[in-house]
Amino acid sequence: MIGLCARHILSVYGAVQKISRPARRKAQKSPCAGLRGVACGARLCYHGYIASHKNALSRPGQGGTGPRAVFRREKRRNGGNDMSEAGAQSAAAPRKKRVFSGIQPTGVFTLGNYVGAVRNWPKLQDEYECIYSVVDEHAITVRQDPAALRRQTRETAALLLASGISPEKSVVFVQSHVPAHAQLSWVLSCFCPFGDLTRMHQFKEKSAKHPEDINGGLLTYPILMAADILLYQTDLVPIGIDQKQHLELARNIAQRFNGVYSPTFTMPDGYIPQVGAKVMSLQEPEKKMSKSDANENAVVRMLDTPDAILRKFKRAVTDSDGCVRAGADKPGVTNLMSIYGVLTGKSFADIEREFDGRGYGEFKQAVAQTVVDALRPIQQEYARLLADRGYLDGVLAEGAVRAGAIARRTLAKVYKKIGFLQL
Ligand code: ATP
Ligand code: LTN
Repeated sequence: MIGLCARHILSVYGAVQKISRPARRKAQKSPCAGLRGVACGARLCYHGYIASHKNALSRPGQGGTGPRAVFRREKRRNGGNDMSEAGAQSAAAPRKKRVFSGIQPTGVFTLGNYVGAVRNWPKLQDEYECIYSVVDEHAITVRQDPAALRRQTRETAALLLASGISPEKSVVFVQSHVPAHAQLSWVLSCFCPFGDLTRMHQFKEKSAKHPEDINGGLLTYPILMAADILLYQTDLVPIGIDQKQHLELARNIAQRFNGVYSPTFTMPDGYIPQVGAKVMSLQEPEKKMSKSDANENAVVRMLDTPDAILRKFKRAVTDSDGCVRAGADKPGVTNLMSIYGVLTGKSFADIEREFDGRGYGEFKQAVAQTVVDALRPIQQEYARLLADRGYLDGVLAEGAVRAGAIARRTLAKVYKKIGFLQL
């Protein structure tokens, strides 16, 4: 485990985001304050800030694996050039299969994001090497207020950790902290036919929703997503079903590149849940529940109060049939049944039996209460994490180092294959 202080890692790796003053103060008060690092004068932190505040995970002078050694090696390899090959693990060591997924910091994430994607992320941590990113570069395809974007980036990261992602098992980082994403994205854009991009459902939906700003990023969004996935030689991508088309595009790009050169990218598979892969709006159940929906009654957010959750489910659009049954003709009720089913582990048949002869009022109350109970521990952990900004920023800084090391290795391979001059 690398134990560098957030601020220094970011300065070494050229990331633009500064750590807030309170976080800096906290870091400076840490037991490591005063130790001077190499060359750039950055202070090194030996107190294991990232994994735990108390435990010194490694100490100077412990051969080649301590933070000082990692710091020196990374810096030497980096040499001011993002193209250096830095291995997070030895090339010879057999590696676990790798998982990558991302979420945009476009607001407090929804029950849809949780049920369709994030809920599955911690479950994969033991079996796979998991890398999870807050994809802020994707978020700016729609205009964002800078202060809100910064705040939401931290909040999204905190919510991921609160949902059960452990920074000791998984890599958690912010996309813009690893420049290789944007770099690979440019290369991959030259391997993606224009027509493939204009066919994407999300592009069509978002350009209809924001006719005043149909920018190039909205069109090339899936190429950046392909870069995210392919940079890490990802085997498995846990996503909601709305992202399936984007994943297919990433596979096509990988196949094209591998075909033109030689095998370079691992072919990623999707991990899409059978139930809950598309949680629908509570107000327009034929539409996906979306973080950026302007109608708050349509969306249950992870940080909603129990009262708000109860109220939103009470107002959820159903039908006049009055019977708790799943079916294409009953999108509102089927949606509520999916949410309830995912969170309780009950099948549709179980749920139909449970609410046989009972009205929608009782059913909605049960769904709402289940959601409140599922979110409570996450909300409590979130509040705790957000209050410890130094820790949170440390996790993200270490995540950027670990992700960057893997990403640079793939990018170096790609640059070499396409014939970019290497000095
Ligand atoms: P935005 O509204 O800003 O476009 P979003 O709500 O679509 O955002 P993303 O950050 O783009 O959320 O998605 C993160 C993950 O959540 C993706 O894997 C996506 O497939 C999944 N997801 C998003 N919405 C839903 C939903 N309603 N049901 C199931 N999964 C979803
Ligand atoms: N485009 C995704 C978010 C995302 C993503 C990724 C998901 C960006 N990069 C890589 C999986 C893998 C979305 O949900 N809108």
